[in-house]
Amino acid sequence: MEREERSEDPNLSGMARRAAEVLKGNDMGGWTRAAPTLYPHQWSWDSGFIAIGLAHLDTARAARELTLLFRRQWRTGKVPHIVFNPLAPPESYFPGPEHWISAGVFPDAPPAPPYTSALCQPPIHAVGALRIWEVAKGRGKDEKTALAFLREIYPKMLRWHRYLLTDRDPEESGLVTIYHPWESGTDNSPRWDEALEAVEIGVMASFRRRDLAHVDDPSERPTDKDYARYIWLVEMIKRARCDEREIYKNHPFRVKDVLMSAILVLANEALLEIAGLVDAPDEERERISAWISRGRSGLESRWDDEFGLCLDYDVRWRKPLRVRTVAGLAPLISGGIPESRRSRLLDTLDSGYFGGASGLRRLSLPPSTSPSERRFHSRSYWRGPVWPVINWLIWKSLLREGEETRAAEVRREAIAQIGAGGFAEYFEPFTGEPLGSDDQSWTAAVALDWVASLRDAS
Ligand code: 9WN
Repeated sequence: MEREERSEDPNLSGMARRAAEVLKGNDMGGWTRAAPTLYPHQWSWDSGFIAIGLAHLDTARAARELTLLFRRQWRTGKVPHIVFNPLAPPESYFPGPEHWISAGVFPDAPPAPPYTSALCQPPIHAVGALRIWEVAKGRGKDEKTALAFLREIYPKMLRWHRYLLTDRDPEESGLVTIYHPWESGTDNSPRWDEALEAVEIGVMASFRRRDLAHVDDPSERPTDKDYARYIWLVEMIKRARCDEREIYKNHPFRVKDVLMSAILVLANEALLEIAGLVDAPDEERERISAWISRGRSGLESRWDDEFGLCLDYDVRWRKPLRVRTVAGLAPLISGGIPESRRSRLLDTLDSGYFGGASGLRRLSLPPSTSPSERRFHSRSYWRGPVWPVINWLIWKSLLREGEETRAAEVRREAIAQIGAGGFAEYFEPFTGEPLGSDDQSWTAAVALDWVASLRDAS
């Protein structure tokens, strides 16, 4: 499919209008599919970002995005990584509901349909919920709608975070354990290669991938070998009936994910603010504050001074996963770091490993994996391409750290990238070529937030 090259100097109102059209086009009636064909269901962290975009268009609709997702929350507090669209044809996505058959197999899943997957994804939701409030504040009816929404969603978000801090971290390290690369949201990142290669695939039914039909070039997606391991891990979770204790003990892929843990700290900060707005009991606010501190110390314990980054940790094989990826910037996202740590992280960001790597199209937008890595691949998903949602997280973090000039530069380049390439899922870091899906919902959502922030500033 040919993609038209758009202007370098985007017209902001035009971009906002077009972004709103993308979200509308992907609106399935109260929830938003992640992309028109490649991802026909509701994805968890996508919805968190989508709510941020929708907040600028329609308060009630933005709130509904998260309300519907949280309706599928599990008894454990887990928010599933996918809520399957009952109307999507079975051949549209693999592994779909018929593969997961969650309600039939998993005692903790909510009644179905809609069915859900048994995994989860980074907990950006409270950040989305707070953004809905921030945008609606001072706007009469919208403010009321937002406050009513916060009251309803707050206890659910508290349970969600508690799940991540207990079932996914029984040793109270402050770091979330993931059981599948899909849980990280950065599926085929080389962060997971070593841990994934150690997974031995047993006997399972054959399967047919559906994702390759939606991209021009198969190298933009994970390899067949990766995919077989992904499906084997799903199989193992199904065989354990998603029993948290059993999985925590025996699952062949158990990794402390620093990016997910940092997003949880960011989300806990948002939740603490929400707790104040809904007059939550002091005891709950104290608990959330303690979670924030625990998360920050956990990240500190995974700091690698040689890399100037935070590293994921393989719980099964008890070793850090030494790969330079954007996930290593986790302490910038979790915040609360001393000046020395902040400047070291910014140096890493500017170094030849990221922004200073030769030939990059846009220096402020870091490739998902450092081009210095042996397994870097400029077109393959999380192995190199630039992702707008990661740019959004970096922009937000820089702002919080008082790095206004840098933050503005990230926003300027991120907007220019979308202006030139459209609302693509991800971008080639040396050429800026749009890759993956077109009209990706969360790309449109973060673009809306950037445009709104520019308007607010002027
Ligand atoms: C598996 C929907 C999701 C994102 C993830 C991204 C990709 C799915 C896939 O798409 O993952 O969950 O099939 O590749 O890696 O971050 O949430 O946009």
